[in-house]
Amino acid sequence: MTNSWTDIKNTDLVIIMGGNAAEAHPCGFKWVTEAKAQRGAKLIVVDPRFTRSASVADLYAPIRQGTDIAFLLGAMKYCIDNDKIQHDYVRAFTNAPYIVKEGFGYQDGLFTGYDEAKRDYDRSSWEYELGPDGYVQIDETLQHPRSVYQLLKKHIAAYTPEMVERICGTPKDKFLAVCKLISECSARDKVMTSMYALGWTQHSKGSQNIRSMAMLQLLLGNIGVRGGGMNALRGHSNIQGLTDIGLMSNLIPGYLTLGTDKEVDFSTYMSTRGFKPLRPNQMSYWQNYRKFMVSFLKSMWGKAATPENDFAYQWLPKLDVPGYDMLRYFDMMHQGKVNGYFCQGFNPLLSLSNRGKVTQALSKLKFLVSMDPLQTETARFWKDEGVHNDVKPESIQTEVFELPTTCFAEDEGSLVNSGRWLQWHWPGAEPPGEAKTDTWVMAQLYQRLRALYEKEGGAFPDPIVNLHWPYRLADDPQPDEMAKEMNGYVVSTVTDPVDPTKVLLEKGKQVDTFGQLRDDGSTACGCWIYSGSWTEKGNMMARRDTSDPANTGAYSNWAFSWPANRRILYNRASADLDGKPWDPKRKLIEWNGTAWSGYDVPDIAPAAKPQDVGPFIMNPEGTARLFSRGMMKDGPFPAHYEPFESPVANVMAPKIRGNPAARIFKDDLAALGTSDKFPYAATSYRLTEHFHFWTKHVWVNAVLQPEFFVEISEQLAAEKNIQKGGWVKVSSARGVVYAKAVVTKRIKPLVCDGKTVHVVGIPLHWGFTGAARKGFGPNSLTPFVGDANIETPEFKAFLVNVEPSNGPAVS
Ligand SMILES: Nc1nc2c(c(=O)[nH]1)N[C@H]1C(S)=C(S)[C@@H](COP(=O)(O)OP(=O)(O)OC[C@H]3O[C@@H](n4cnc5c(=O)[nH]c(N)nc54)[C@H](O)[C@@H]3O)O[C@H]1N2
Ligand SMILES: Nc1nc2c(c(=O)[nH]1)N[C@H]1C(S)=C(S)[C@@H](COP(=O)(O)OP(=O)(O)OC[C@H]3O[C@@H](n4cnc5c(=O)[nH]c(N)nc54)[C@H](O)[C@@H]3O)O[C@H]1N2
Ligand SMILES: [Mo]
Repeated sequence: MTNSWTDIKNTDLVIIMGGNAAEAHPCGFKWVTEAKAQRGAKLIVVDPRFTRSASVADLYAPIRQGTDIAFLLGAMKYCIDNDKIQHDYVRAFTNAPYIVKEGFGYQDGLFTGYDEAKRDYDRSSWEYELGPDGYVQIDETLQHPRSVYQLLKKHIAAYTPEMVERICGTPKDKFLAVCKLISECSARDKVMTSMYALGWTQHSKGSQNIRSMAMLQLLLGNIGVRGGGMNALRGHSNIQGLTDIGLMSNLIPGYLTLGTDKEVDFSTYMSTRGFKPLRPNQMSYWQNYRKFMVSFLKSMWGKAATPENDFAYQWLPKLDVPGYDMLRYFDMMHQGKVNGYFCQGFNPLLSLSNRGKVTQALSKLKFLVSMDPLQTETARFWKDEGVHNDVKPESIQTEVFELPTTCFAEDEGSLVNSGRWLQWHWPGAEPPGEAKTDTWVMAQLYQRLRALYEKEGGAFPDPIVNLHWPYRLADDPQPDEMAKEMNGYVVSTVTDPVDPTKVLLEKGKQVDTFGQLRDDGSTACGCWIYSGSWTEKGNMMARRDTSDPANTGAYSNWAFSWPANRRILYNRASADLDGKPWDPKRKLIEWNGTAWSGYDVPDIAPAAKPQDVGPFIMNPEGTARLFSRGMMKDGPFPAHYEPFESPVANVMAPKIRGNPAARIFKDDLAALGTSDKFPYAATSYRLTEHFHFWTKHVWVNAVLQPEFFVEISEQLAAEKNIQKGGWVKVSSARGVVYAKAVVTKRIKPLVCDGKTVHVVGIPLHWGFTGAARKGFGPNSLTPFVGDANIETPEFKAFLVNVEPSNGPAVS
């Protein structure tokens, strides 16, 4: 989130599009209720299904899944055509005035530079025109035909309300009603917030869905302000923490990136991470990258990381491909290229696409380890469960180890919420039986591996035997120790270069902020964005002070919000070019002539003059990007593409299937279905009563939602002669499931490009272990295809057929 849960109470308009917060985030949703009740905020929901969020909305608009970009580009066009954008904000705080270099273009669904064989772009034409001084050329009047603003206008011109209706199936009057409410938030004293989750991410163009809304929010001047922002509603209680501390295969903590195998030494690695400013005076904060990176390496390898060995840069693994996301990893496993696999709190048999392929892949492993408090389907993928897991155990050689772990509620530690708040928590119960914490298990493994490397040498023992391991109990590191390591500490005393008697940083002390980190090895820090969370003053994450001066929703003394305890990112943009709040009622920070101050930690250097330094300090431009240059794999502007499996052709570019730069492997392309055999548009979703595949192990939850079902419209049920509560067989190009039919008014057929499209809803939560009835899930059906930028699978839009059935054959 750019903002926080508690900030949602400050909004005038909530748009839930690409999520279902009332269902999946019922506690956080109370802040929407608060905004509605206390300030008369309006709620819009745009979803293929009339959801629990929609049931309390002021305006609901249906949309065919996978078409949000057309909707949002249409909304941008509406705002521009009706002069409903915040001009001063757009001119000063976005790259609208920047000139793009000659040679950039877009035609027939493709941007310049496309290579069909590679399914990838040469992105070199997606850049600015630079002047002789190295800075971007700009046109403050926004009239230059190659200014970002003019290029954007041209790019979105085709997305008229009629075109939006044709693509999305959203009736024109509903679309226009949504646009009208949105456009009112271009006023300086009106703000909209965007709440989204998987309805946007789980598509082959998921990142561009989100960018589209971010661009709309920028045109309205809603980023950096109270009650505004782009608010990603995160999933597992610590999925935000997972990305923060670098568990994605291409990341290291604090959103630093792993080197590639071409980056053979530290200076080559750093040469593309210099972040030279693109406008005069810009801060381009990533210029501090080296400090964060060296401090990270020091925290990993302590004394063994020295200036002479480039702080052990060579001990980090290097990437030979852009990333080892789960689609790639399971594809490799499927090719027989993986020997062993650790599933730590992960149930891929049910959670990854194309279960048939996942089963085959797991069957090719030599060993599989499941670290989990529960008996997962994945750990039992080899077990014959009849129609519910139709395998032959005798043909599977994989050895499976189950290591029982505690679950988060039995641990101490911090969880990072969607709003970037690190909140410390304490165990709620004793772990049962032989369950051990994940860190205990990992530490045991490490100790044994290290002993083996010490004894036998091995091919490359250095990173293992030199790992910095300063814990009180070597085989059981404790949460406080790891948290302090993440915060960062002083390795060797730093004195003032002018007056060496003055100690700036004292050896052994916790750092206060990442501003103190050094690139010479005198500081160590596990995750620079967490600096400030456990200082010499103690554990900031454990703070529970509910005071909130002026009732801004910041709660600055509750827990710790990264970075630097800042509650609203880009908050400098809440004030105008002179540093005065756009809306005095919504003051966050203000320039008093010499410094910035206010209710939040300023997201700018305290003494940076407002006219000098742009508010988006992480970007070399200092502004936010309506045109994202070469940073997105599939285009500097979002464009409408159909899902890979779609009931209709792409009306903008009929020859293009899916997103031309999306992740798909050759065999999986061949396993895609078409609408002549699989005519219905399916999507998958969650229910409040269950959490993924855990709570079906709990009797109470199993009673509340006992059985797998699919949700269809009354019209489809009538057409196919399907009875309410009767069995149906649902099939895709990859598999078959049996389910009870829930026939509702919540799903209605849509008309897209003159064709009736039936939507089929498939919830997520059933399998073959636990207390609930045995069932299936959507992933027996879903395609193995992922987003172009972050490879999230296309779980939310695929094709199925639905027929009445007698139910699964049970022997
Ligand atoms: N009770 C409960 N809460 C949970 C979870 C749980 O399992 N149970 N899981 C947690 C996790 S890990 C996550 S990631 C979050 C997910 O939170 P959400 O993303 O809110 O959950 P979903 O139900 O998967 O999907 C949300 C909505 O997206 C809609 N949708 C599908 N495709 C599209 C589309 O193309 N466009 C639009 N506009 N909408 C679309 C679906 O109809 C659905 O209503 O929930 C978390 N919270
Ligand atoms: N079709 C379709 N597929 C989807 C989705 C969808 O919307 N549609 N949603 C996707 C999303 S957003 C998500 S997040 C995934 C979820 O997919 P998974 O993460 O594979 O599913 P979970 O059931 O949440 O599995 C987590 C496991 O962690 C265990 N666990 C809990 N606490 C601990 C702990 O402290 N330590 C360890 N070691 N284990 C623990 C639980 O018992 C559980 O078995 O599913 C994805 N798959
Ligand atoms: Mo998730």
